[in-house]
Amino acid sequence: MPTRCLICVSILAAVVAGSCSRPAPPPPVDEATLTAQALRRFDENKFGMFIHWGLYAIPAGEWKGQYVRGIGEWIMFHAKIPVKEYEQLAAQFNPVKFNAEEWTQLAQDAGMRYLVITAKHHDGFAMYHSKASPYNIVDATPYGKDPMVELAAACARRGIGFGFYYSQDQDWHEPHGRGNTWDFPAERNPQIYFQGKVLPQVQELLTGYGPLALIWFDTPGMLSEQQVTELRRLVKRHQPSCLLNSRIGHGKGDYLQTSDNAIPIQVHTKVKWEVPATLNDTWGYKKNDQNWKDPADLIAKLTDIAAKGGNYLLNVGPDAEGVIPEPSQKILRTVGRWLAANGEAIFGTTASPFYVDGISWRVTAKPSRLYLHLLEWPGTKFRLAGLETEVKQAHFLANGLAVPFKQSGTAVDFELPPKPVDPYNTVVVLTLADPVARVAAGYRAEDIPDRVELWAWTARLVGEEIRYDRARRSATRFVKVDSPGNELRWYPYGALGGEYQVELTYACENHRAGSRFRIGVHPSNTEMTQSLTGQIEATGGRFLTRRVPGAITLGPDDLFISFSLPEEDRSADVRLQRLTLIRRK
Ligand code: H79
Repeated sequence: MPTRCLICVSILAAVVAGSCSRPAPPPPVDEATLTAQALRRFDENKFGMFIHWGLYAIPAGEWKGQYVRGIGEWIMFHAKIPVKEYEQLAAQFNPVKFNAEEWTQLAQDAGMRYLVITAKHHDGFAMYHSKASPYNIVDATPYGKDPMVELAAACARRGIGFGFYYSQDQDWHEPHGRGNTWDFPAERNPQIYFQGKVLPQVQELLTGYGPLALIWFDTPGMLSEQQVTELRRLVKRHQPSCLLNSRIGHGKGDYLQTSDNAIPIQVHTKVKWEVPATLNDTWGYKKNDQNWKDPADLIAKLTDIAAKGGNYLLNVGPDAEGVIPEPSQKILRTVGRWLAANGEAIFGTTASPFYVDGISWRVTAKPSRLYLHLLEWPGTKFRLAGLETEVKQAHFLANGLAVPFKQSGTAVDFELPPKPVDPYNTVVVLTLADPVARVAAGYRAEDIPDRVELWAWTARLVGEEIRYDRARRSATRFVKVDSPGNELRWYPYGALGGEYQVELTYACENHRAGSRFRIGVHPSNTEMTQSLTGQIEATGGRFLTRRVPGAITLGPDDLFISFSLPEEDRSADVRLQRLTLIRRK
C-alpha cells in the first residue's frame, strides 16, 4: 500500500481550504445563538397548526361498536386493545385524499405560521417512512407513501415553520416503551427502546425532511436525565436551530409548554411558552365529537395568549382518508379572516405591560405602539387606566379611522362608536411618544392586585360534558364522571402567592341546589394538597357572589386551582362565572 507524503497532504489541505486568497470565513455561530434566533422567530410567529394524525383516525372514537370515552388518539390505551389487534388497523389505512397543498393552504388561510404534525404518537406507529421500524405508513399500509415528504416541502414553499411531534417516552407498541400494561410485563428496559427506536427515528426525522423549526416531545416520565441529554444532543448536532419543547423532560427544553388546553392566568414573560389546544375535545379524529369551539372564543384566546406572552398551537385531527373535518376548516378560516385585518396586533408583538384584568379587553405591544383589543364592546366610552406615556394618536386597526381620546393624568378616555368595528375583537392602535410604554405602579404586569378574578372563560375545561356558555360568560354541566372528572382548572404559573379567601360567582336554579362543590389546590396533576368545600345554594337562576368559608395558601410551585362537584350531579347545571381570590393581609 503506497504511503502518502505528509508535506503533500498538508499543501493539498491548504489549497482546498483556500487560505491564501479568500477573506476569513465568519466565525461559526454557536448552538446557543442559533437557538436564541430560532426562539425569536418562534415568539414572533405566535400561532401554529397542530396536526394529530394516525391509525386512531380509523376507529375514530369507537371500538367494536362501543363508544370509547376520552381523547381519540388514546383509544388503544382506553380500550386496552392488544398490539396484535391494533396493528391490523395499518392494513386498512389508505388516506387517498391526503393533500399537503390543501392542509398548508388551510394553515395559511388561518394565519398560522408554523405547523407541527405527529410523526409518532403513543401508539408507536410512524406516520413517515422509518427504516428503524417497519411499523410505519410506507411499509405497513396500502397507502405506501410518505406524506411527510410532501408536507415538509409544502411548508417550506409557503414559509411555514415545520416541526414533528414525537412521543419519546410512551410507546404502547414496544415492550420496553412506557404505557402498555395490558400486553407486556411490568419490567422495562428503557434503554432497549431508547437505543433501538427513539434515537434512530429522531435521527431519521432530522435528516430526511429539511430544516425543522422544532421537535415536540410529549409526556416525559420514564427516560433518565442522561437519555434525555443524549436525545437533546442528537437533535442539536444535526440541527442546532431546531427548538425542543419542555416536554422532552428533565428541564432540557428550549421553551415551555403549558398543560394541554391551559392558559396562564396572568402575563408570564420569565420564559417563552406555548399553549397546545384542541378545537373540540380530542386531538386525534373522533367522529362523534362535535363540541367545536366558537371562532369568537378562539380569536379571544389567541389575543389573551399573545397579551400574556405565549404562542397558541391549535389542533386539527384529519380523518382516516386524510381530510381535515369541515367544521375545523370553517372555524380556522374565520380566525384567519380576523387575522388578515388585525394580524399586526398579534404577530411580532410583546406581552401586555398591564396586568390582565377581567375578560373584556387585552393589550399587546410593539415599539412605540400599544394595541388595545376590545373583546367585548364597552359601549361609547372606554377608559385605559395607568398609562404614563403620552399617546400621540389612536386609530382602529381594521379601517384606519381615528379614535377620539383624551389623556388626563394616567387615564386615557376613548370615545367609541356604538357598535364594534369588528364583531370578534376591535383593535385600537395607540401611537406612543416613547418606544416603551411606561405603566403606573399598581397597573404593571407584575403588580398583581389583592383581588384576582379567575373567570370560567380563562379556565381549562376538563371533561367531555362540561360546556362554556359565551352569552352568560359561565361554565356549566359539572357532571360527575370517574376519570377524568369534569372540572375547571386555573394555572397561575407563579403569579399568585400568599393566603387567599375565595368568593364564588354563580347562578343555580332553586330546584337544582344542594350539591357540594370543591375548590382544590394542586401542586401536580396527581395531587391535591388543600381544598375548600361548600354547598351550591339556590340563586333563583341569577348570578350571585358567595364567600366560601376558609382560605387557601398558594405557593410558587402550585400548578393549578380547581373547581368541581366531586360527589353528585344534582347541581351539575350550576353556571359558574368566576372565582375571586382575595389576598389576606
Ligand atoms: O397528544 C395529545 C395527547 O394525546 C397528549 N398530549 C396532547 C398534545 C397527552 N398524552 N397524555 N396526556 C395528554 C395526558 C393524558 C392523561 C389522561 Fe388519562 C389520558 C387522562 C385521561 C386520559 C392516563 C389515562 C391518565 C388517566 C387515564
